[in-house]
Parts: sequence; C-alpha cells; structure tokens
Amino acid sequence: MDLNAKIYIAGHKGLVGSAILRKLEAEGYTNLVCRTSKELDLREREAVLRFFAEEQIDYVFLAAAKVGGIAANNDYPADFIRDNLFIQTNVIDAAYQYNVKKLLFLGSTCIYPKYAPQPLKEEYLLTGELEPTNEPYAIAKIAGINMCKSYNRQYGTRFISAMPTNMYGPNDNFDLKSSHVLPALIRKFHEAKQSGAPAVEVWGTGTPKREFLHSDDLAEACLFLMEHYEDNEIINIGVGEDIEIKELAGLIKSIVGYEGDISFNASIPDGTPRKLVDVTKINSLGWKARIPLDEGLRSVYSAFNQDTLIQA
Ligand code: GFB
Repeated sequence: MDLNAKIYIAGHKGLVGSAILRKLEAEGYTNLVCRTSKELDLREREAVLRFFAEEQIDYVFLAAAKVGGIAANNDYPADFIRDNLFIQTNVIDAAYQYNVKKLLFLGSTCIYPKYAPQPLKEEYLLTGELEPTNEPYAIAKIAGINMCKSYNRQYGTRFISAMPTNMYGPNDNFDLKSSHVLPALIRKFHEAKQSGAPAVEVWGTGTPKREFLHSDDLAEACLFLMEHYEDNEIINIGVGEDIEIKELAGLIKSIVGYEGDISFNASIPDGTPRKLVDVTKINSLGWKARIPLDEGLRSVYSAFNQDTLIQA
C-alpha cells in the first residue's frame, strides 16, 4: 500500500478499528477515510454504495461488526446475525462494485466447531457443530468468509479473511451486560475495590480457557496481512497461549489490588470450553504477537482507572 493510498477503516471507533487507525497513522498513511455509524449506517445498502461511489477507495479494513460477549450473543441472536450479515454484505459487495484493490475481512475464532481439536487450525472451519451461545454471530462471519472467497473466485477480487482470537485494548466495551470477559472483570474488580464489596462474581465455572490478543498486536497483524497475504483461505491471528478464566480473574484481581473473594456463578454459561488458535501459519509468514498479557492488562487497567477518575 502506498502511503497516500485511500484506505477506509470500517468500524474505526471500535476496539479493533481504532487500533488499526492508530497503527496506519503511526506508519505515515495520510489518506484515511472513516465514518461514524451515525454518518454512515453500514446496514443500509444504498448509503454504502453511495459512499463507495463518492470516495473511490483503494483498500478496506472491514472491522465494523456488531460484537459482544457471551451474554449479549445469547440474548440478542437475531440482532447479531442480521446486523453482521447486512454490514459485511454491503461493504464487500460495494468494494467489488467500486474496484477496491484489496479488502481485509475480520472474523472470529467462534467460527470453529465447539469441540474442535486444539490448537485450532485454519482447516477445522466447517468440520463440526458450533457453540450455541454465539452460533448466529459465527454463521454471519462464516458467510463473510465465504463471500470473500466466492467474489475472488468469480470476480477476481483480492478479499482476504483473518480470524483473530479474543481481543482487548483501548476503546473496549466495559458495559457489564454486553462486554467480553476481560473488560467486565476489570470493571467488576475495580468497582468492588472502590465499594469494599466482599466478593466479585465471575460467570460460569471459571474453567473455560481463552486466548487474549492486544488490539495493538492485532492492528499490526492486519497491516502485515494487507501487505503480505494473498491466499483465499482464512488465516488465524493469535498469541498461541491461553489462560483459564479463573486464572485471568486472579491476575486482574492482583493488578487492581482487590483483596476480597472470587465467587463463580455456574448458572451462567461457560460457552466454548477452549479456543486456542494455531498461529503456525501467520508466524511462518513472519508475524508474531508481542504484547504479554500481564503488560497489556496493566495498561488497560491504568487507562480505565484514569477514565473513571476523570468521570468522577
Ligand atoms: O468473553 P466472553 O463473554 O465470550 O466470555 P466468549 C468468555 C468466558 O468468560 C465465558 C466467562 O466462559 C464466560 O462465562 N466470564 C466470566 C464472563 N465472567 C464473565 C463476565 O463478567 N462477563 C463475561 N462476558 N464473561 C464471545 C462470543 O465468546 O467471544 C463472540 O460470544 C466472540 O461470538 C467473542 O467470538 C470473541 O469467548 O465465550
């Protein structure tokens, strides 16, 4: 990508898109195009086509999606499948119609079967049943992957798909009902420390394992793939290491400096028991995650703490 190529970052206000935007700016890209969801509702086909017609975009990072943690996915299945199908279909099709040079579509590791062998190799896609709590979201993402592949096959486009593992970083969602586990636990331990609550409730049994990738690492990987990856098949982005939820809770508890207890509410679903990605493919191309979880957690907590001080 030339430094003056016109690059559209769809979803630039979110965890992933904002990290990609920061990375592109830091690398010296000057012609970056962004729209908030108020300015451009990506679920509206006509609006998206108009936007692509006006802007004549060269490259697209498709990081816009309706995302959420286990509870949001479980409670709003229709919203997750509908909004994601609309967003990705409109952007991918407009990118084809207006001759975008290359597009990166971001999926998720929930596209892999619930009981797939670990670590998750790219070829395990569509080899078994999905995890029910996020099946609608996963099916939308699988449709996006297939759309990229099919457009490449039929129309000769260059649309690539990457599957990042669970992510965290600046601009995450800290709302307890809709967030992912990591920001939820940061907030829960922080608030329990402030209020002197005797215990923090962690959902599920605490035994599932998850892998956590800092969004700055992810952004670097996205740029790397945009520059070096041409394959039609998906590629994982991850760290290659995972941690039990109860261990994560212990780590956040100590970073926050909370001294009470941890309780587990097993009436809330655990979701997939484990989803560690195999990163052999991306590592062998020359990219590796750099930010250790402990360091990433400290920086996220320090930013969260500062924000809450400013708001108070
Ligand atoms: O991050 P999370 O919501 O999503 O939950 P998934 C991960 C694990 O942490 C689950 C447990 O076993 C949760 O039960 N957990 C413990 C908590 N305490 C909490 C809490 O306070 N809040 C939350 N949210 N979880 C999502 C998918 O799956 O991950 C999406 O639903 C997507 O489709 C995304 O793939 C990356 O990792 O289970």
